[in-house]
Amino acid sequence: MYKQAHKSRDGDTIVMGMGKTGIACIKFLVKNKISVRVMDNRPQPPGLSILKQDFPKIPYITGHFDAAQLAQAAEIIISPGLSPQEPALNQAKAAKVPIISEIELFARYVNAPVVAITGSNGKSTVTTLLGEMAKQGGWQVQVGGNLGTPALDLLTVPAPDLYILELSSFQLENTFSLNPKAAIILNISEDHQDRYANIAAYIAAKQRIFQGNGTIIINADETLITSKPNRRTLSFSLHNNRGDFRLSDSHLVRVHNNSLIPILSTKKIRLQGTCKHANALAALALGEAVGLEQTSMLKTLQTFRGLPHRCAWVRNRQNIDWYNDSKGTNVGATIGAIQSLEKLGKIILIAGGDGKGADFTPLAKIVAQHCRACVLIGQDAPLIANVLSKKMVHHAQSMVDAVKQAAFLAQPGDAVLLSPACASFDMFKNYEHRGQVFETAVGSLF
Ligand code: UMA
Repeated sequence: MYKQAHKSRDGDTIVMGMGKTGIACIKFLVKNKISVRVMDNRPQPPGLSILKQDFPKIPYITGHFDAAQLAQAAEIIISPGLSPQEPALNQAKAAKVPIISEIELFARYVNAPVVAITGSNGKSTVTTLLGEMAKQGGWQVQVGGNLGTPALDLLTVPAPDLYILELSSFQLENTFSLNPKAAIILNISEDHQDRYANIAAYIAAKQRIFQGNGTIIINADETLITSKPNRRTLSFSLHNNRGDFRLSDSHLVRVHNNSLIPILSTKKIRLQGTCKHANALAALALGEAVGLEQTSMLKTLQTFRGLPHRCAWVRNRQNIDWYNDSKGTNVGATIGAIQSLEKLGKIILIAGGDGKGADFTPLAKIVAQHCRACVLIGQDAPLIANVLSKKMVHHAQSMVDAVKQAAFLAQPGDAVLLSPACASFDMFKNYEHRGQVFETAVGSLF
């Protein structure tokens, strides 16, 4: 039986967007025998060939949205890449058509506890790490969401022991009935300011992850994130004077009744860098909140190497280390990547791309402190150049050119870091593509 939020309306359910999310929704709705149609304002959306092949009878529109049809819908499921402020939705809103996200649909049908993870940076790493910790402890888990596999595709029968979802602010908009057993906002730094009116609106979307009555995990170093009254709350911090989980004396520490109990030396953790330690603490807090055994979590921390394109070591050439952090798509991520390498030597930073309306000023100080030079690419290179010292800036026309210039600028003992602080879409298919082009170019240096 299709579960609608509001009393049944006539008409089809309309899915907006024919990307991964749209296709997952269509699959799910068809399986549940719900009459569905789909629209995408791109002339050739990525899911079109799958739609034609697997669902030839489903009516679709490409190249524009039909506002009149939307206003007749029983319910609208909007893909995360589309803003709920999309003007084509105005008529539907006036007609009080419910507008929901794919995650809302997931929440209505989910059949096992959920861990929900958001934040500006590190959410894919924490999601994957927690998944590995749970598997290590013998749990059946389904891991996905913004990470890549749409949540609806994870709904399996029989139910797993746990779902672990990475959720973006986009996916949390129009999500009303998710009730995670544990939820976390890892950190906040400015991102997606082309979509939100201001940082407060972005944070408000992220805070939606705390709906329901499960445990809330708070980053005690973030003043912008707040827990909710009367909720079980755990906290973590990179400082030794706060947080239930904290970093103290080069150890991950659990605090019980004011005593600090060291649980693992940071030397034993495969993930390196201070922001990676925050990820480890966050995963431990989430694991405790859902009942994972600490021994299996600690075992995983000693073997988990992190994800590709997230500050991943690529090669050493002439005593220069090359790192791929193509997933560094906002200023906070790039600052985190520089911080995690800062002890290793001077950095040649390759940055630039589609800045999504961000303010790059926070990069200025850390770049001045730790970088020897910056090689800038992409449409917003001039905006980044504006906040940096002129003598540090070099411009490149392509990734191959950037890699060649970085190789020329680097000195023995330096690290070259691709961490663009920008989205990739101006030059590449996605951040993975950008990272692959970088790694290939680095591999071709003789
Ligand atoms: N778009 C249109 N017209 C449409 C629909 C989409 O122009 O009708 C554009 C959007 O503006 C966007 C792109 O197409 O630029 C893709 O959007 P989508 O909603 O169709 O994307 P999906 O393929 O469904 O993938 C989405 C997430 N993408 C986004 O949120 C943009 C994927 O996260 C996620 O893995 C997938 O669902 C499964 O849950 C990617 C991402 O970039 C990795 N996320 C952002 C981030 O991490 O910063 C939020």
